[in-house]
Amino acid sequence: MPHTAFITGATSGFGRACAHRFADAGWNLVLSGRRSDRLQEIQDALQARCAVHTISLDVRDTAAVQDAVASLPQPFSEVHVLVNNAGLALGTAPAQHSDLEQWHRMIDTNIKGLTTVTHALLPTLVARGRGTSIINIGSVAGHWPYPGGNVYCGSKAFVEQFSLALRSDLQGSGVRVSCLAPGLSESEFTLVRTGGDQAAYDALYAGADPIQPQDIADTVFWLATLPAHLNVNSLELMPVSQSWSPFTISRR
Ligand code: NDP
Ligand code: 8X3
Repeated sequence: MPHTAFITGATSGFGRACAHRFADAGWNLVLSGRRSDRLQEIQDALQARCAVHTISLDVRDTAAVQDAVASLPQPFSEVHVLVNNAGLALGTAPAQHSDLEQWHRMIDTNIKGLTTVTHALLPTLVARGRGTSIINIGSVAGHWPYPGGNVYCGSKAFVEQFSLALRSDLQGSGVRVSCLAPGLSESEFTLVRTGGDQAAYDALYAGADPIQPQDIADTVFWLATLPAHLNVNSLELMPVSQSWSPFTISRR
């Protein structure tokens, strides 16, 4: 019987590319996101290749997440891989000029939402055991601070450390946990972050040869299909065009 992957944030970017990658390999798919029209489009595109169950779901809604997981029909209830991908950045303003509501939305989505989905699926992953995986999408923002990153950076640092701590708790269960931390990647992420600023999107990616969602999907699929005795704890991925800047020093 094909394995099942549960992917959050499957309506766009990395999550949608992951759905296509797992579908190519014939996996059963549980695909979630808030935009039900997008979910329908993806289901229509994939259903010739694999079985698809879609859930219109906001990961910030704890009761809805728990209900969606508890009511997964067969064969989708036997989840082998959770791809915790739903997330967002909002704004690029320095902390002292930022919007508290945006901070709270990032925390509620990137931290609380991710932990809620994980908590709901842990029992079934532990029941399957060896060969199953949780793949959390972190970010270089969780490793390296940058101006205007503030709460987004903090939320992704949480994802990194939560992933490592989960590994400790899951010792002996056979369940793997990986945190994949991409750098500059081309997706709607930048439109969401800038409130739909297409010029900012174009300027960010121009000439940078950024990571593409397909690159992330191939990496996630590789992580999910490694031999069952191997665990990649943390994997940072950047485009070749991206690296670090020197420390900044303000002088009197
Ligand atoms: P996109 O904006 O293209 O995709 C984000 C996905 O998250 C969408 O499917 C969206 O679905 C979903 N989502 C957002 N909020 C919620 C919510 N409250 N409930 C359920 N789903 C939600 O961005 P990416 O594909 O680039 O981002 C995917 C992940 O990768 C994010 O966690 C992001 O932080 C991370 N990342 C992105 C990088 C980049 O440069 N693009 C680099 C490193 C990490 P919907 O709107 O339908 O709910
Ligand atoms: C997205 C990458 O550098 O915009 O997580 O924070 S970055």
